[in-house]
Amino acid sequence: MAKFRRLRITALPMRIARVLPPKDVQGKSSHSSLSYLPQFMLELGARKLNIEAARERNLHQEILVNQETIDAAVKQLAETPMRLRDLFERMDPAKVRIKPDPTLFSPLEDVWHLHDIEREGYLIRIRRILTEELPVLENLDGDRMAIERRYIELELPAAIDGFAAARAASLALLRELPLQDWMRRAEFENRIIDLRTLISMMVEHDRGHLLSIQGVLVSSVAA
Ligand code: NI
Repeated sequence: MAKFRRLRITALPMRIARVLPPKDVQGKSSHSSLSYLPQFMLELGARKLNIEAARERNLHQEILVNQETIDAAVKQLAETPMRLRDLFERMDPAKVRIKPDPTLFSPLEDVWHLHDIEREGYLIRIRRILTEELPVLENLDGDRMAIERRYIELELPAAIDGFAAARAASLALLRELPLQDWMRRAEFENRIIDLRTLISMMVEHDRGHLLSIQGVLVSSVAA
């Protein structure tokens, strides 16, 4: 019985992911694509999964199969700080702290979220995968962190600079890794992943939050 229940919980977000429109056409892409779900499904899911963890599970992850696809993913990760700076240069400063929806992050919160998830999540996870045998990686509760740390009251430049520094540290660990190191494994969110999977998750995570910020930018230009 317990086993059955667990299967349903993990299968649910996968099925949902398929009925969602592609992120690009959602207009306002969000911190959590679950905001598009009917309320009862949200409540059902919220009992076992926090929104951030569920969102990460939703991502259809590309499998990085060879050095070429790995290099392309790493290149994308390296470009994110520049993309962030570009988006905020074009954004009306008055919109930086505005949530497009009460359940979503404001652009400022998106960046502090990226900052903390990089420093305390991905950077640590990469280091542990490369130095430990099958480590059990910590999952972070991004929504809770945003509230407890009052992202909304913090300043933007420190978030962008800190994220860029943390991302550079992550990339330094990945530089010129032999292919077999990309297959090093870990346990994360109750499954076995390898370093390639983790990098795919980072790319998708960046993409989701960049789209969310872009959504606010577009709406501020239109307004
Ligand atoms: Ni996130």
